[in-house]
Amino acid sequence: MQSTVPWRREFLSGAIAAVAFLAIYFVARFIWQIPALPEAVIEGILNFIPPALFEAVIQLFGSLAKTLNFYAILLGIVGAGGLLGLLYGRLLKLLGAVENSSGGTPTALLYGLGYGGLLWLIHGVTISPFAERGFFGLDAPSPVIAAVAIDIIAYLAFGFVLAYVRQPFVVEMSDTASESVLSRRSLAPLAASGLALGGAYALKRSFAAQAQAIFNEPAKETTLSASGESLPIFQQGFEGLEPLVTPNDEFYVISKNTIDPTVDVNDWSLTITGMVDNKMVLDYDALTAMPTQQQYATLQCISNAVGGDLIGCALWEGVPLWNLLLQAGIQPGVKDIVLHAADGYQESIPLEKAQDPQVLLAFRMNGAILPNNHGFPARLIVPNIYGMKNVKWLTRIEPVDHDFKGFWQQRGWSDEAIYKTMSRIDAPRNGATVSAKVDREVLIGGIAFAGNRGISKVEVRIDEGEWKEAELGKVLSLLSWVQWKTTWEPPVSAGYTIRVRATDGTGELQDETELAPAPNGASGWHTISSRISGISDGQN
Ligand SMILES: Nc1nc2c(c(=O)[nH]1)N[C@H]1C(S)=C(S)[C@@H](COP(=O)(O)O)O[C@H]1N2
Ligand SMILES: [Mo]
Repeated sequence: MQSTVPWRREFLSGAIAAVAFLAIYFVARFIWQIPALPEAVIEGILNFIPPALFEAVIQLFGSLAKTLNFYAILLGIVGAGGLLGLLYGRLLKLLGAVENSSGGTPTALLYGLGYGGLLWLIHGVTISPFAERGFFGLDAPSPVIAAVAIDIIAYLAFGFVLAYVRQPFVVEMSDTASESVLSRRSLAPLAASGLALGGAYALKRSFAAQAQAIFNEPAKETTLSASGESLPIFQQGFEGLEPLVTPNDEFYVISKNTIDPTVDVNDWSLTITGMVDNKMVLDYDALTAMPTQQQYATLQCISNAVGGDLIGCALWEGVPLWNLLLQAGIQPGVKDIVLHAADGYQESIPLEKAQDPQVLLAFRMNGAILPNNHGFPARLIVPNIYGMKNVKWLTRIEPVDHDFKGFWQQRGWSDEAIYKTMSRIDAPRNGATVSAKVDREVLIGGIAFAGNRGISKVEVRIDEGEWKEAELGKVLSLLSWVQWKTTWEPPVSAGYTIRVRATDGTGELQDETELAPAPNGASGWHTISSRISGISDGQN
């Protein structure tokens, strides 16, 4: 008795099996922090995308791009599962396999497991190396055994669920009987997968909530550093503009990860290995007990476009990197200090940079414990170098004797990554209509930043008029941005363009050349258009 399973059922069984497959990865993800295959696949795809295209996508979708990408991959895997379901039927036919009518027979399930095993073997030499996990996952991060085991379990589960859901679809059964069998058989694994996904989600939520409760006590208005001096956190700036200090929950967030790591502080330690005289291992208590330093510093992503908002300023507190490296004892011949992170991210800074006493291993941000998305428990803050070198979720520091190429350098971005001089107009908003007040004065203002060079001048120009110098606000530190503002009396209600340019502390004018962020950071003068209304001609 030959079984004839309609192709729709074959496809559906495959899709259901794929959901179970994904559920296994996500349970492993949230319980043991083992990166799920879909995330690794996304990273694999990222390797093939040229920086310019990557950046164009980011510009288009913003941080949504990552989320969209993630769901597209999930959908793709479920679809691929459906196709594999069809293929399974073909293979059974080729083998002349007979599916039994008694349901749930060991033979049918064994076929399914065999199919899962076969798929795992193929995965091991295709998807796995593509996703940078090596053949059969042997180069996977985290405990390799766990990663390989999860792969095997996921593929076997796929085959098992597929065989379980699709059989028995035999001709001898009446249509209604097989219909009810199908619904019973497909509902159980579907419900189980749903439960697993729901469970994974709940786990993630509760982890996040726990981490929030334990680590992120609210920012106090002032914070004491070990040296005894205290810096106020939320400093007063110009009104109506971007705040002088960016609150933690408004600070931009960028990472390569689809799902960021959640580090358990009890298991965490920071190791200093490589070319050092004394290998050091510091746990959280040991690190935070060391004398700390506080500094305001602005952080900007190298993929920030002219006028973009991937920039913020915070008060960071932590241990100077150089103090630790001195204790560890740097050996002669060291060129780069490599920083390893819990998400597999790696970056480096040159030794000379590491000697800068303002390079911090920061564990507090605006007086609060470093939030998870900003790199809890500890991150690097490097003056004058774009965000990508400010490694989050630090785990290991390793001096090496060569020029190390980090995560983004391998993908074509700048290695030096020195901040270019930038300035941005925040008021008026681009495209906004502003009704001029009675006194006709319109506020024009924003921020300017030039790394550790500082800003000496900001100028504004309306249409093709004269450049006019703006008033600069208070500077919180040599590493922080500056607010600027000026007022303007528009002569008539009309549309205007407003342009800004800054001069850095060395007297160098901001580059006017319009360049996209990749590979060295954007340049060009931010220009907006605004419509002024409410001015009656000929005055009152
Ligand atoms: N471990 C790790 N650190 C990382 C990244 C990352 O993906 N992983 N992204 C970098 C990039 S590109 C930027 S711009 C900054 C952003 O820091 P923020 O999210 O705190 O603003 O973190 C950097 N540090
Ligand atoms: Mo970045």
